[in-house]
Amino acid sequence: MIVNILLYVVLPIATAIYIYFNRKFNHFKERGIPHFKPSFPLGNMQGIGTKYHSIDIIKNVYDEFKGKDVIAGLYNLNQAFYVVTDAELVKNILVRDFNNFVNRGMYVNEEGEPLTGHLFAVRDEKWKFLRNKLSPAFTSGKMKAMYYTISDKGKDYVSLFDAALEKSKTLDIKNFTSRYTIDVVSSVAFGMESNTLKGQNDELLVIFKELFGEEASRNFFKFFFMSAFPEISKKLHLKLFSQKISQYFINVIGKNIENREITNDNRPDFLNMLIQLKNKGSIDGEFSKENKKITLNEAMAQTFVFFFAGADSSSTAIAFALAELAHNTEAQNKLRAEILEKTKGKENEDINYETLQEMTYLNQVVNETLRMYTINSLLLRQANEDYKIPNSNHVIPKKANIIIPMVGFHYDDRYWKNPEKFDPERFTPEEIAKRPNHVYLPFGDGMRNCIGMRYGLLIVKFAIATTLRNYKLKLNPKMKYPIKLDPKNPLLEPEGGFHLDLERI
Ligand code: HEM
Ligand SMILES: *[C@@H]1O[C@H](CO)[C@@H](O)[C@H](O)[C@H]1NC(C)=O
Ligand SMILES: CC(=O)N[C@H]1CO[C@H](CO)[C@@H](O)[C@@H]1O
Repeated sequence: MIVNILLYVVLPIATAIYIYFNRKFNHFKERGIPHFKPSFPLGNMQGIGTKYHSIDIIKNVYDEFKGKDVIAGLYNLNQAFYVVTDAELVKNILVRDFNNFVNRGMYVNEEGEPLTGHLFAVRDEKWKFLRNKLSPAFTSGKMKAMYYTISDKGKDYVSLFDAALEKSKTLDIKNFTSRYTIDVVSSVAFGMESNTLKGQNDELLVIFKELFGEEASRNFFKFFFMSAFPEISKKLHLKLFSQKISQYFINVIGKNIENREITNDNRPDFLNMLIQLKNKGSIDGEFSKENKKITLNEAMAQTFVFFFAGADSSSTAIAFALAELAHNTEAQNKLRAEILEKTKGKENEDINYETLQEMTYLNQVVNETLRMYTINSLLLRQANEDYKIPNSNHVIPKKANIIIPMVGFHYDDRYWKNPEKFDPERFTPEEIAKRPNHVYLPFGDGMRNCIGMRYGLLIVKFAIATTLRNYKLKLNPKMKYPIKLDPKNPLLEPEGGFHLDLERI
């Protein structure tokens, strides 16, 4: 019996899968595109999540093929990804020929799962519609109007440090930076004072951990599967986000939208701008070509993506910056001197919006942090039509997935001397002028770049400046340097976490 099952069922299925995979594994060979030999079933992803971080794998492809060809192949399971290894081609895909590369090839199922209909994932006309509607919410005027939340939550951030320091001088810094960014972003995006810095709202912290913590690694594979097989996923009624997450956002956001409409609360934040787009198709005081409104579901999906794309990315950037400054005393002292100088004599010696813009060394520190710790380590695009690569014989076929491996470019020793070293001096205007464009893109580029860049930078800069003005930082011996990323976490997290010693100034 068992032998029969083996012969008649298991073997044919296994053989079919094997043949299916191996046929796909010929994709790059047939096209003469350089690549590492794949193996069944993970393709080129052996060791991911155990020995290697996805960043190691991407960097390895980039380093091997850069300078030899403008594009290389990578098999993620049996899916073929085109990895760009040339700065000129980066520019062509992101900017010059953008119209052929509008999409990221991510999973969207607006009917079955409304939260997936957000700006990061939506395609073609839908993306253009939403991006046009949302762009006016991110102008510098709007950023300035929303600054009060950033500085207001900064007081809770410092109080929490002070309270924690009474018990121990060694702190897990990411816990604090996450609570700070969660409080800021949930206030401006959902209109909710989550007060996680004051020890409230465990529910939101649980959600945050499910989205970005250890559980995220399981979701990572689900995410790949659903992006690779969207039709099957829809038929199987698979959901990208758990019921808990969907319900949470739909309930909270729905309720807060209702509240705002009843109370006529007109704070200048993202939630109110989304309500204006829902009710009249444009943001107050902003010009709009057409007044088509967005739906309630669309509004909810966008508040969700502001949280999803904004909270963890900025918290991670702050934590890595503080860790590097803790190790590099010279840079830390120089930055602190700048912060003290620029705030001296200002009202309450506050770090206000204008003062932040004047801190040029702070800019350099943030630039260098995002070079070394590129939160979105790669940019994704999908070809709408066959694309003949300029000055090359290769063609990127229609529907092919493209990876722009920013981590590769950010550590390329042709552009950065001693790339493993943290050195903000790389970002003086003179040094920037020496490098080609498009080898440094922490926020992407072209029409589909990060819409929240200015806002993210404000949060990150404010938190770094506030921390340095109040505390001296040192690495605790529990934290190894140079920082090694934890391969088990698909996001950026040092092995063993962040551990800094803080001393009140
Ligand atoms: C330090 C913080 C941040 C970093 C490093 C970052 C980085 C990025 C990157 C690399 C992309 C992809 C760009 C591309 O493909 O060319 C992106 C897209 C995006 N980001 Fe950010 N981001 C940050 C903060 C934020 C914040 C605070 C928000 C929202 C308030 C936000 C919202 C988005 C959205 C909605 C997209 C998709 C844009 C589109 O497809 O049109 N990000 N971000
Ligand atoms: C920070 O630590 C507290 C206490 O251990 C925990 O309850 C909370 O969930 C943590 N927050 C984050 C964002 O990790
Ligand atoms: C080279 C480069 O991209 N520099 C960036 C450093 O950061 C500031 C904002 O903080 C950007 O405006 C610069 O473009």
